[in-house]
Amino acid sequence: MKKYDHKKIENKWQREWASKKIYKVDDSSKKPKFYVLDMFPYPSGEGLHVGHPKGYIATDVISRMKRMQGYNVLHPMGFDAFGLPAENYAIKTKTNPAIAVSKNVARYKKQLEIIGFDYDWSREINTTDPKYYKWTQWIFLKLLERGLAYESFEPINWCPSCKTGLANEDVEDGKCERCGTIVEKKPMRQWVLKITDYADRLLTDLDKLDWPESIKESQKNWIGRSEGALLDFKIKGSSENVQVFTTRPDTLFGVTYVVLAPEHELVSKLSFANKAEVKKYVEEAKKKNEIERTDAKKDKTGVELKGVKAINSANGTEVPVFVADYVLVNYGTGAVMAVPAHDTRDFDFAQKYELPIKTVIEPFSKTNITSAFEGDGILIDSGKFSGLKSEEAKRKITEFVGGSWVVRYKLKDWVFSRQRYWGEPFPVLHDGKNIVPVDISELPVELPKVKSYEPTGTGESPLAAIEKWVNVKVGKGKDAKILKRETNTMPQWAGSSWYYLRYMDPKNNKALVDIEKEKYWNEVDFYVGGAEHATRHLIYARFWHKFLYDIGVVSTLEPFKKLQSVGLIMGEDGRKMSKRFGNIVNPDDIVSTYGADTLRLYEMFMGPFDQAIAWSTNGMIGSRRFIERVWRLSEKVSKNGGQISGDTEILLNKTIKKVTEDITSIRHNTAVSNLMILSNTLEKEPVLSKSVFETFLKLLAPFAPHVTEELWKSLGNKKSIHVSDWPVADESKIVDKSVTIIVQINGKMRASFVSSRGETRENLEKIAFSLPDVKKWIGDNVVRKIIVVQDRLISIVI
Ligand code: ANZ
Repeated sequence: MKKYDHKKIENKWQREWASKKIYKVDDSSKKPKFYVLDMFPYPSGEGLHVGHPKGYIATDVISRMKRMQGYNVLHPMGFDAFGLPAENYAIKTKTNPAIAVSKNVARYKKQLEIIGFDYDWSREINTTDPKYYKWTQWIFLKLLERGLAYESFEPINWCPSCKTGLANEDVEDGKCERCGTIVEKKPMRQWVLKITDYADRLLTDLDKLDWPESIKESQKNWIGRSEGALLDFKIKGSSENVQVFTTRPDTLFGVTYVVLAPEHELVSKLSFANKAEVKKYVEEAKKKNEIERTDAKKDKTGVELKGVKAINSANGTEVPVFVADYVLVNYGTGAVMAVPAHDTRDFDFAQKYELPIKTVIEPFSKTNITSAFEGDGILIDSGKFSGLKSEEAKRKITEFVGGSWVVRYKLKDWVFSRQRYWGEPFPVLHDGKNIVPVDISELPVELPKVKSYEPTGTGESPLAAIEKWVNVKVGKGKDAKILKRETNTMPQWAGSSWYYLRYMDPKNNKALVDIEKEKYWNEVDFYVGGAEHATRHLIYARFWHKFLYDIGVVSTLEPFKKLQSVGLIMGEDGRKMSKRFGNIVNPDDIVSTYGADTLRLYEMFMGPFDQAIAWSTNGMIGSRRFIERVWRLSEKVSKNGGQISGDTEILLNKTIKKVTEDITSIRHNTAVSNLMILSNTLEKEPVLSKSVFETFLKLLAPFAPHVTEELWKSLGNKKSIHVSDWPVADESKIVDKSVTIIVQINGKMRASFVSSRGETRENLEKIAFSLPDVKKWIGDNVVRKIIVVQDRLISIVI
């Protein structure tokens, strides 16, 4: 027997699979389709560490099994190469991003190739390819045409380190998601997409999805739907009104003050005595970020607008008006009616500023008066509404004061422009007053090559300095005009919001995706990636998909039917893998020393797929040993038949069933452990039947595609194992051959014995009456009746 030499085997089969094109995907196949997808990587300069391919290996296992089961499988790969990560890397290493990206892509591809994935590389996409981003720009033009893209001048999140505006989704705990710098608010011109128009659909359609509950929950919270009332408070002695948004109009009789956000327009409109004090407070508040302002544990601050009174139209009472930074300008109406008895934030504030606290909801259960009672209950001290339940009173009080019932969302429109070089140019021109969309026939608007691509920090992108590109002459002769190109670029998330569609038809230059091909591939059946995308990529892609549905480009309401999140692989020291900690394990080294099959098998065997697990070199070596044992097992295979024992046959069929089910639901670790148990049993057989060993190899093939191919071919098979048929369990063989029979005497269990399934009544009785325990319990008694339940029970009545 030859020695197991992974180097020889893996390289050989990878070349063979590529040259025979066994993974080529056919769009006109009559087979049922299966589309399994990974979140595509952005090729940063560091290359892959062993954590990155974990998800890719898992989908590769699924893809290979599905192909063997007779599906036409689409399992593509590409690169998400625009955006800050690639650009920051380029700036750091002083290389043009375009050059850096193509180098990094080549490096990533090499790293992926040696792991032995079944990608059809002829479908590779790259979001920075003008042939690709032509369609990203096309989608933008369609959004613009439908009024879903607009320019805005509102203050937005600004990262002073990345020197660009950011979307809310790019801000985590008040910090830039990319670099961790505290985000500032900066007013500037920007492009915004009206994702809020889709808020309701994005919310309700979550129910259709087979996604982890935790991810659905974060999307629900991100969208943040609230129903409530808009109520007006007149300002005494003025024509002004303060409109508030409240989810609790039933507490209106308990309002003891009104609060405006520091940025609320009325703060500068109203006249009051302490202008200077208020101005100072407002300036301070603007410096704080949203997290600091809304932190429930933080001390609440505010300033009264001296002399200003708001009138509660429910009962005519006059209440003071404050500015306080716990009220946010961009939610609801930017103003609240404060009910300290029933809202904790208001309660804290009222205590601090010694404002009255008036109870208007009688709790069902007794509560502590040292805190607000926030639940629903029975109204008290509320005029003619006293005695009503909260739910009923909400609408009635709203109606009584002439308010309106509305729905509000936490979700904000998507800030879609970046003041950076490395992104898709917007296909629009400015004529000084208006927006002039570039004609679709002129797409793509290519990103010009530049010398200086560093961000300017002025709020202008580096593109603004390239006059030759910026100024566009349109019209002829007297009518000729110089228009200016938009110089902002699209954000990192643009290209990834629709890429899964392009794999269906990657070379089409007439359409984003051909209608028939889209209908065939339909939605992504299984999508695997990091949970950190829950409220970014996964929300943006759903939004674009729904828009593309509305304009007839796609035929499904949702892009990703089933989603699975992947747990991180931590360093051997239990910390996150990072250069900083020096705990990075490079897959190239593992592949070279132990083999791609070992890496694949180990990463799938490590533990439950969605959990974070530390790398263990010993564990990995264990996987290598298993492969070596499989290699030696092949020596036992008899070319001419070979017997299989009954028990082994049962185990084999059980394993087929279990492995199939486990792979289907991405429990790859238990699939592997079942294969290990089976191989232990096969090792004990004196000779191994060829067909049994082949079945075993097929089950192992998705995990260890190279070694299984080698052994499969050495058994004389001509075609690749990866296009062979997936084994199907023989259910009749799964049923255990032996059963345990219980013996009852007068209804009490007195003995049991093992017999073969289907034993005759006569024999069962014979065995039962020969058992010492049964003899003892019957003693001298007369047997009156014997009941036999086939394969289960003998009941004796004495
Ligand atoms: C009066 C009231 C009484 C409230 C009460 C709550 C309890 P959700 O559920 O998150 O939508 N609110 C409204 N706009 C706000 C803003 N811009 N900044 C901070 N808080 C704001 O919360 C809605 C509630 O949050 C509203 O209902 C309002 O306080 C407050 F016993 O109005 B409530």
